[in-house]
Amino acid sequence: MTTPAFPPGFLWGASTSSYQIEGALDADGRGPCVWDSFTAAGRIQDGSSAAIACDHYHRWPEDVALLKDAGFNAYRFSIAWPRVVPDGSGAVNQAGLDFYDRLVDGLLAAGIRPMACLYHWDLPQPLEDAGGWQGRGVIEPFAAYARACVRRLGDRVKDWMTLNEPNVVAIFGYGVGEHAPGHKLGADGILRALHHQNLAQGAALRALREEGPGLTLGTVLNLQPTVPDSDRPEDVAAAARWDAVWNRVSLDGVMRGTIPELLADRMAGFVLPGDTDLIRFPIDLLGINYYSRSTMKHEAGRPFDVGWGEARCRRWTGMAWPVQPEGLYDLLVELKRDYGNPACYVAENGCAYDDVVSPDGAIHDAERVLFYREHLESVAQALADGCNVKGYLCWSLLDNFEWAFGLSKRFGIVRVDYDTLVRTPKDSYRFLSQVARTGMLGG
Ligand code: PNW
Repeated sequence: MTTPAFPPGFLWGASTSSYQIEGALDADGRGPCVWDSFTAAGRIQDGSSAAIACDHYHRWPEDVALLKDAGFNAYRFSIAWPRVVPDGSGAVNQAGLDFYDRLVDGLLAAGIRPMACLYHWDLPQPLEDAGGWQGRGVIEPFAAYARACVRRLGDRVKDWMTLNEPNVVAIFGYGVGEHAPGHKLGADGILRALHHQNLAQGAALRALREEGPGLTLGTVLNLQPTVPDSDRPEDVAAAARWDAVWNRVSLDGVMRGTIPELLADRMAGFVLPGDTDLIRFPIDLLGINYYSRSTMKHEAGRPFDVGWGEARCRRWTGMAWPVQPEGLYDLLVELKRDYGNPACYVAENGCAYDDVVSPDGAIHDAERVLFYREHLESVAQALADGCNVKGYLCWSLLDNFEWAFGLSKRFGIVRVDYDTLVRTPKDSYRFLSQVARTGMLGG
């Protein structure tokens, strides 16, 4: 096959997040965040912490070189709110921004487009202490923080993403307590956290637009096409509820300024007049994190009476997540059909496996290579069918701190030895590098 599957100018690269790779949690005036507290409370399954993680804070030149050597032209990173505004609101710590200033200059010098995400889960602890995403107290501080970032970096960073996966924050952080800040507030807590993130995002997008009229603004949503576990009516209804919670509150909020019908009554108690006008915003670029579909069933006693069913899939990853590359195609086609074919990019897609290091030090991660190949085939097919996909960034550049799983789950295309901090590119790194260079998937 000689036809390029991917157009010239397509964005190729990797994503990371501040808390998962930086380490240096006490450096240069950084304040505490909810994941520091969650870790200190003993909530990380393997007992590890992000205190050092990949030491990216000090080793970033090496990581920029890895991106460059791969032939990537884009990189999504996140800015740590507690570095920039250590108390969450109030004084801006320019020393915290100095780090991103250096990183951005390094990326640009390497010919890599920096795509900055403002909130990848490191909520400043003082804001959580004041109610966190359960209330409105976070809205103005988030907009002020966004403004501080764009004032410092907006001359060089053209792509700004507000949130990363507000649904995962709401469900795991406030609903079931498996992520920081660890609350088990059930359905009501989930919907409040979703709504207040939507509002904070709306305020931040307006601040960013004011400061930088020509910037590319967007958000990053984890979208999972939702299917019922069986065709029993209660499972079909459960899947529809989950779709509303997982996908639609965020997606319909920003794209349409609407609240899903199925949830309107439950949200009426805290949605105020004018809220949906603030939440709706004409974004320029939608980031999509795709890992799998959701197969859901009726299960009494869980939030929204929804539980996970048995996914039908090709294989399973090391997270026991189903491998369902067709779901990515379905999702892109649905966005084209139902949401006006928005400019979008895959902002995360990847898998964890228990990588084996060969005697010669190489990592032949064939399962991960296959995962990427199959998902890229879905993206290529969606492009061929007219979907407005601008790029593909894998998750993740480096093995890193996988939240409640700690350092034990490895998502990187580059291995990190946590004793020596030595980085070793895996076969998957070479695979993605070749696709990025040629624009073709090869045989
Ligand atoms: C995303 N789920 O998290 C995050 O954006 C990354 O920080 C993370 O490392 C990556 O995906 C891999 O987990 C998710 O349970 C966490 O469906 C949980 C889920 C999905 C995404």
